[in-house]
Amino acid sequence: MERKKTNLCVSVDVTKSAEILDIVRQVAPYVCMVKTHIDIVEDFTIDLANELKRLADELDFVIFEDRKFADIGNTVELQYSAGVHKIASWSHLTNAHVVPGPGIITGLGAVGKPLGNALILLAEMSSAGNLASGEYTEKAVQMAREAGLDWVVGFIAMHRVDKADDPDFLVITPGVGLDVKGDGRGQQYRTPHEVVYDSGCDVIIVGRGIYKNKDAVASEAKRYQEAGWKAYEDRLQR
Ligand code: 6AU
Repeated sequence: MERKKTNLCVSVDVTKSAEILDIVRQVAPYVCMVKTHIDIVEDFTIDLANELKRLADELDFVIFEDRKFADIGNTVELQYSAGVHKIASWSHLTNAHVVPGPGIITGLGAVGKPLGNALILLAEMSSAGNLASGEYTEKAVQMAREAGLDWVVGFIAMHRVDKADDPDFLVITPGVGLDVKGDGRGQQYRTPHEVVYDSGCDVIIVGRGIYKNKDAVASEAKRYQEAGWKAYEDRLQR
């Protein structure tokens, strides 16, 4: 983030490998992180993952596979390491729901920790009517504390869910848009200023706000990078 002066993660939720790579190349100068949903890709081969990894090294960003694991430890261990996608072999970061309890964290950790990967937990969600609040959110934070920063590095959350004396967790936040407030399917958007300055989050995740207008992908990425970084610097100087 410091090196590139960006707290922007672009969510590349499109279904063709070539389109993903095209968007990634355009947004790369403006991002610290690229987020994938690898199970929506229609023409997936491991070449896509290898090319993403190569671009991540060359253009200096982290790959976050938004898999939202949600099963018992033994099952997620297999889902993370095996299958067609072999997620653990190419994504630096992935996420998990805490619904199954801490076994999901240790199961994923058995695969990801030796590879130097990291995990974030869903402590809150951006969609209207979601159930991740109150005691559920607090328990997610407690599970992260118990897991240790060498594996669980932060949260998907809508505000600063950790405490001042906690390890330096990352709060990564979706539901960010400068132009619209929702998508008609429950998604709720706030501005980078609301998310980073008002709510104390660290990284903004932006999907459709950036890739939807195919002729303005790079300029929209720049716009969100500038808004996100300004809100972050303003917060640090407060
Ligand atoms: O900017 P959007 O609305 O086009 O895309 C938001 C992205 C999508 C969602 O799957 C994801 O962020 N997301 C998540 C994540 C990252 O875990 C959690 C959540 O609560 N809301 C949400 O939108 O790829």
